[in-house]
Amino acid sequence: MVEIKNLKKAAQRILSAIKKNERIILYGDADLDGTTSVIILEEAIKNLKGEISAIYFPDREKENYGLTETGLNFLSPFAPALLICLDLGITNFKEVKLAREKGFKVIIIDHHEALKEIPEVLILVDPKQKTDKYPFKQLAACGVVYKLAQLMFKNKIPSALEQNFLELTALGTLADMMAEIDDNKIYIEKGLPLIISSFRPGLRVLLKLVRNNSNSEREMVSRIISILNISEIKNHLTESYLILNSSTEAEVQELTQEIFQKSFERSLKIKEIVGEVETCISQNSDPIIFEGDVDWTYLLLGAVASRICNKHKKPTFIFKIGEKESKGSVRAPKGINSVKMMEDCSHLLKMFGGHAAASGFTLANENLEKFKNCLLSNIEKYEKNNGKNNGKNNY
Ligand SMILES: [Mn+2]
Repeated sequence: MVEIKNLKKAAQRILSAIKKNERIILYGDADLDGTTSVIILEEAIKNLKGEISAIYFPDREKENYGLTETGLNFLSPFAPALLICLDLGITNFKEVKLAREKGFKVIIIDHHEALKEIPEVLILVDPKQKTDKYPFKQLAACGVVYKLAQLMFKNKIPSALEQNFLELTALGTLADMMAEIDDNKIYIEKGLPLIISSFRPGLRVLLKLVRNNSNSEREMVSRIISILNISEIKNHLTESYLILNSSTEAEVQELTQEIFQKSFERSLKIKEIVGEVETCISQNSDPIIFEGDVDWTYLLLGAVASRICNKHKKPTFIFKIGEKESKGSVRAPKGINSVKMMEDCSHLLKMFGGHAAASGFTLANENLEKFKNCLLSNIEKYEKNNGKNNGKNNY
């Protein structure tokens, strides 16, 4: 059977690091897919008697998405070490080079779109890289990490641990809105009841909070995901990591209440920004939506772009204008690949990447107008391709 390219190699390399007491660092994206990926691999390594030297999640609001210079500077004292990037890295060319210069051996485990070039790392796992023959391309990063854990345990994960992993894999797969087919369907079917009966104190506290207003298991889990998926960073860890990893209910009571409240405020704020965008575009018939503001909170813009795109069915670019740079979230309707659209204009961008339907970008403010024009001048090509896509889900 065809396996995901380099997955076995990654499993063997991590096992050898454990054996040789090499320092291991886990570096994950701050959303729920990245967080669950980190926890699965952390628990796998610890159960195989390995140690983790550091865990780091970049702050999307203050740093950037992906591997960041700030993150690498923070982790420098741990070098030389094996740096395992989870749910990010496939478009971090410069940062990967910096990591190597600092003495890290880099493994990337990602599921985002690969560009024409891929970064030079020790081992690169991404079902979407061109040379990968694995037929199923829609795994979340945590789904890839689950398969990695299976290989690390030679396909014999102790059953309690396997249940842990499945519960987390279901959470991350649902949070990333991956197509519910193939392996994803199995993870979700097996994982949902495990989440509901979870031993994790953090999940138990959350379940109590959402139980009253939710009818089905699925609804409860969706609410938990909406609370955990955008979490802030505390001491380089995501709040969702702290909640999912806590060892007593008392320990997370306060934090859980706090993020529950914040998720409510967030939904109000998202509505407000959606309203502002709607006003801006009401007189505009451009084939794309391209709006930014200095006052918007970057972390909320993914949710804003999703709603706008769902309603207007146009590629949607929503960004926060910072002092010198702007950072944005992109959503594209089915059949249009937002990463490819940006790749055509990549000379104007500092950073970009993600999935066909959901991605992000960073650029200097002086390039905003040029970027918009570049996207507009290429849009026909993407609209023409639309439809040839045989209805494939593109997350
Ligand atoms: Mn992901």
